[in-house]
Formats: sequence, structure tokens, C-alpha cells
Amino acid sequence: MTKPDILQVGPYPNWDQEPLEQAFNVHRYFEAPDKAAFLAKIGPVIRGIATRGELGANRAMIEACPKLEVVSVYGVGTDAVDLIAAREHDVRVSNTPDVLTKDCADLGVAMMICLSRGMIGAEKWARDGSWIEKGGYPLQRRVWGKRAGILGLGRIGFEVGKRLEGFGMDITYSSRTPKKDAAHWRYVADPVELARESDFLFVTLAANAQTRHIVNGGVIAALGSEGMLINISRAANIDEEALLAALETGKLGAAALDVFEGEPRLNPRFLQLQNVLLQPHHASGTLETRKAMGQLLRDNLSAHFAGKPLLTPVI
Ligand code: 8YV
Repeated sequence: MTKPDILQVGPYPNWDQEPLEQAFNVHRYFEAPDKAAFLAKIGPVIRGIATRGELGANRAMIEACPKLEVVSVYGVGTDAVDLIAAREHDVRVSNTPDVLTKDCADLGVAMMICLSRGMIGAEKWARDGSWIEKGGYPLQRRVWGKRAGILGLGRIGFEVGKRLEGFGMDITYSSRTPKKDAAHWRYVADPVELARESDFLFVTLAANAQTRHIVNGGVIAALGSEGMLINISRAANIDEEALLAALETGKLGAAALDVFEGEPRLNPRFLQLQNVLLQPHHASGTLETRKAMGQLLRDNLSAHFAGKPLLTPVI
């Protein structure tokens, strides 16, 4: 039987590339010198798109593939996929939730501890001779027993909360509606009130038109000069200009960030700041999780072309 033609938007590790090419006729969009010409040539035969969370599939790409049936995302975030265009053209979309949830929560909590306890600077202090020359490392700030806010209580936010319970933290969350399985945590609807009640504010909600800049100047001011913002969602959920201004003036105490506008090119203002922890969008970046993401990406494509339901459908 002829293998379905798949447009591969971005690179995958070899352990994903080989089985993908065994199962499908793969056309590597990301390697094309002239992507528009490549799409014009290949688009008419494409039945599926294999993409990544941060790359997605925009309307132009979807409409360049008139036979397109399914978009499979390697990642949980589908904000870079034009879901409206997909619906208009009766294109299914899948992602890779669950397999990455706990890794993302682990990194978010690790970022909070690393920044609050000054671990990056402490490693340098121990390594560069400062400990010998200057003595004890400067005192840092406690985490356990403090107030944690979770903005967005989906899979990842819920796993963050479970971890923070282990630190004896006072947990409050904000979500569109209260969650039945989070009755043991306090619920507030307003992100500003959530920030006001938090020492550490985790941003864990899915990015979309409704959540864009939900962490605005008012939320940042409410978190305040003693507060820390942790973002493991998408940069678009935060007004990055307001964030930078608050960090530069001390109106926000600190920020631990795994995502940035324009990544991988960061706003150079971040590089001048000492009250930030900068991470290269690797919350799901473990060998085990990325292998599971790749398998699920392929399993969704294979299920679709076998006429079976998608394993993890978005639409
Ligand atoms: C991955 C992500 O870094 O899940 C997502 O949406 O952003 C991350 O888990 C990305 O999708 C891998 O390319």
C-alpha cells in the first residue's frame, strides 16, 4: 500500500526520524532552501503534517495542502496551529499531552527553587574560588511554607500543585472555573488577586487569543517586589515589555522563564538582569519524554491513516 505523504515542518531526533520515514513518505519542509516553492510543489500530495509545538502549522501551510487530513503536533501546545483554518478545511489535529506533563511540572518547580536559593550563583561561588576568598555564600530566600499561585490548572498546573504540596506551600489557583479535583486548594477567578496572594506565581495555562498577555502590568505589580514569576507555558501569556520594566526597576522581585518572545533570540535586556533564571524552552526536554512524544506523534498519524480514532485529539 502507498505510504501517505507527510510534510515534516521541523527536525526530530534520529530515533524519531527513522520510524517516521519507515511509515510515511516524508517531505522535509525545514530543509527546503525555498520553502514557498517547496510547499507549492509538494503541497498537492500532502495528506498529513508532522510539526512541533513551537512551529505549528499556519493557515498558508494548511491551505497549500488541499488533500490535508491531519496535523500531528510533537508537543502539547497547539497555539502555533491555525485551528480555525484546520476546522474550515476539515483537518484533524492531535498533540502529545500527558507524556510531558510531569517533566514540565518538575522543571517549573526546579526553576523556582534554583532561583529562590540562588543555585546558579552558588555553583559559581564554589567553583571560582569565591568561597575561599570571600567566605559563605550570600543568604537566599526560603521556598517551603510560602504562598504559591498557579495560573491555569490544566494537567501541568495540577502536577505543579501536587509537587508544591510536598513543600508545605499554601496553594491558590486561578482557572476559568473551579476544578472539582482541586477542592483542597483555594480558587480565585481574578489573576490580579491570585498574584497579590502569591509569593511564587506559576504560569501554566494554554496559550490562545484569550490568554494573550493575561499576565499584564497589573498582575506583575500585584506579585510585587518580593514576588517571583515562573513561566513554563508560552511567552505570549505574559506582557514581556511590562515584565522587563518591572524586573529592571525592582517592582517585580524575580522571574524564572523557559519561554520568550522571539525565542531562541531573547530580548537582550534579559541578559543584563541578575534577578532572572533563563531556560531554553526545555520543560519537556528529557530523553524519556521526547521519545514518548515522538512515539505519540507517529501513533496519531498511523491511527488516522488506518481509519481509527486519534489517540490524543485536539480537534
Ligand atoms: C516542546 C512545547 O518544547 O509541548 C509543547 O508545546 O512547547 C514543548 O513541550 C516542543 O513542543 C517540542 O518541539
